[in-house]
Amino acid sequence: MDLRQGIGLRKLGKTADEFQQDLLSNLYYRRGTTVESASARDAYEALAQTVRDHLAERRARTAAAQFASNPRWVYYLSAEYLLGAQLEQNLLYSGTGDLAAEAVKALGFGLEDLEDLDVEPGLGNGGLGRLAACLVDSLATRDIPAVGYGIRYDLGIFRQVITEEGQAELPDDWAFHGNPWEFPAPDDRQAVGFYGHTEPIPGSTTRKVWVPGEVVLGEPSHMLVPGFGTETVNIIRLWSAKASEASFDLSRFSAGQYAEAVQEAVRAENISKVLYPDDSTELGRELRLKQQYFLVSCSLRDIVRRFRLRNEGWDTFADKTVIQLNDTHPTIAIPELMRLLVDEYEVEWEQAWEITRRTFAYTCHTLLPEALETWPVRMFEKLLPRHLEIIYLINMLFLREVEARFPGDHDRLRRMSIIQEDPERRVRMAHLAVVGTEAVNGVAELHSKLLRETVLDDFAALWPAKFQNVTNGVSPRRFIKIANPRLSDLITEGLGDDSWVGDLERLAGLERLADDASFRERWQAIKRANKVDLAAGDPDSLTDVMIKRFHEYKRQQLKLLHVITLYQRIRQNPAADWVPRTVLFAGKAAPAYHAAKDIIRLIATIAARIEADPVVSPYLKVVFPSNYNVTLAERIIPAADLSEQISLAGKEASGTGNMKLALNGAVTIGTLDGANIEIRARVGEDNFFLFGLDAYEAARARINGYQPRHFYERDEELRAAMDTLTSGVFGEVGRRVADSLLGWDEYLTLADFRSYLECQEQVEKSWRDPARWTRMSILNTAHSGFFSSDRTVADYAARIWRVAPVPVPRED
Ligand code: CR1
Repeated sequence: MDLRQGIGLRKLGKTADEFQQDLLSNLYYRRGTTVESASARDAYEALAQTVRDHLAERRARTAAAQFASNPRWVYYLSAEYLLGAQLEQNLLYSGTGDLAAEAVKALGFGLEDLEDLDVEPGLGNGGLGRLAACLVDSLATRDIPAVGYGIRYDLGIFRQVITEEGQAELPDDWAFHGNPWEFPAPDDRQAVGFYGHTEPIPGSTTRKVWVPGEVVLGEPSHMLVPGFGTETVNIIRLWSAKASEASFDLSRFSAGQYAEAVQEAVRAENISKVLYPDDSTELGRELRLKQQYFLVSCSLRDIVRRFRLRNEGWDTFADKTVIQLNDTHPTIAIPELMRLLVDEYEVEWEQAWEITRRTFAYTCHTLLPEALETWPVRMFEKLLPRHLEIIYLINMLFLREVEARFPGDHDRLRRMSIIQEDPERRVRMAHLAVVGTEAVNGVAELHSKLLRETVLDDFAALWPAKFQNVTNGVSPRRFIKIANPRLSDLITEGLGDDSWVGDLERLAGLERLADDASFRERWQAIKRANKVDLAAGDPDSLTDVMIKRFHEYKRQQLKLLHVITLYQRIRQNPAADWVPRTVLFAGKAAPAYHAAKDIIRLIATIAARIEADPVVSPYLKVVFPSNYNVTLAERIIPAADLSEQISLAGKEASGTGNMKLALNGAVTIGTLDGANIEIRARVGEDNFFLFGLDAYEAARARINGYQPRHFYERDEELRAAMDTLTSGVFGEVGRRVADSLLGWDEYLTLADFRSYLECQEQVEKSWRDPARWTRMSILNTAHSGFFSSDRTVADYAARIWRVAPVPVPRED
């Protein structure tokens, strides 16, 4: 027997009977139980393993085909992945959904009950982490050889509980019951150094020896990432920190000093203990820098190990490797690759730099200056002394290049330096990321433009060709096919087949059905049924959703001023013909971000007040389901009528929730910010509610001495809403929110208030005409095809990575 062909050893069940046999065998031999005594968890685990086996078989063929083609590999480095629940996705991608439903029924369980046990790994905060998950999905779907690298945090993003006091945070021990989707790979563990000192190497000016003061092990496990409608199954490899055996102090343990005995081990393993629940601001904590280097060091060693399997020379490394940096979090990879090449593999500095630059690409995800990471030089010096030396050398050579292009322009040198001098010396990670990469991209047209014009303008002047745009996208599988089965079935019927799931631009074929009254009625009935399932409020009311992280720039406070105004209008004139609305907020605030938590608390207070008011509550309801995550998003999005995308223009890099909602037929009310602009351009001005200042007007308003009081004084309704807050009827928290808006209003909430309210009146006018509204809804879906992450990945592949698909042969 040729063992290399051995992947067909055991044929996996393709019929209902065979699938059931496989399930039973997993129940007996892997769970060690029987049909009679199997719990729901036993059934879930056995099912997960059975489904996983189907993918594992494809994985084996993928690995063989990819290795044989010796391609340029895409390595995606990301500190965050918000993968969402795995069971339903893997049933879909392995085509075993129907078999599974039958098989578990025979065991006495419903598939839905088992899906409830499938906990999502919350290894990310928000848009950036979910984008990483959509991109790895589409990389596999596009047959691109790729590995996603990340950290296997023991505790993911905190579990949020909403009470009258606002947000409370609980730890998220997501893998408490184990994670059946994961394969440990302890043989590929890596050692990671920290601290210590460097020593010169006689006769060399660039090479050094780094003697770390602490060594921690990184142990990988991987999860399968199947492609849709293809054979490819890629992986994401997640690292856990492990203390070395030597760190357990047996003598102390024997002496009864139990805590001291494990002290070092605990410290080491803390590195992958918890995801930092912060979305935008730098925490300045050494542990976070340690996490970043831990991810980078483990992943680069793994990448180098894989490259060296072929015994090719370093001159081919960049032809075989592209490493995408998902924001600045993994940017230490640039000096780390230099260190590996120069110090460990004795490559000359110039060649190493050439290889490094050609290997990396960087995606920036923000425009907020406070979100651009910098690290204190003294922290770097202590934790990563050799990396700091390398950064200094990179910076010196870089500034020489700038000086040659712009002689005597000292201010430019100061602005562009990788090292910030005042008020304290810090390493600017975004500058390092731009200097050390071949391509830099923003995530929506406007964002990429503003990066070139503002945050990174000096770099764009120096290297205009380096800057690109790749507009974000979302997985059509997770965010419509799985999330919205009713609508998916109707679309398939309307288009004649389901090829749109892998080729989303085909949704354009729905356009002609927007004028078909019976199709519209069915569309509308589905929206209603989805609202009934969500059970958030009256299914006949306008379901108005704002789902995203809480941040002042996103302006949940503007939505709240709208709610207060509606409340006051209804009270003043209860007999008028009001459009019933259910306003749904969901999202988390960083635990230390007090202003954002105040807004959550204020929403909870106002929701309770409205609920208790018999005059207003028939028309207005505010709901705040707790613990927004991917799973909850999949329930809310299909039920939404109106999508709130109301950030101050020029602040939201892209947004991806906006795309998911439009794809599911919600109509957007939004500013000219991020990807809203591209959504509006595609769905059409008539099918998008636009309001507010644009990015340039907003910037100008601030420069011209914006005065929130000016708007407060001139607008009676705004004044009434603000005065209610200030009066204290909604408690101290209402006062604090009002004070911040009247005092400074960083994000020009009051400036956009009137325009927003008028626009909401247009929304209501359209809503009163169901045929018109449903037409808008259908056209939103029809023209969302561009926002598939399959298109995003195709863009990266063609313009940034320059990689081609490697199809995996089917099983014979
Ligand atoms: C941006 O705020 C964007 C996602 C994905 C976020 C959001 O507008 O859609 O990235 N940035 O590109 C972020 O999370 C830490 O930065």
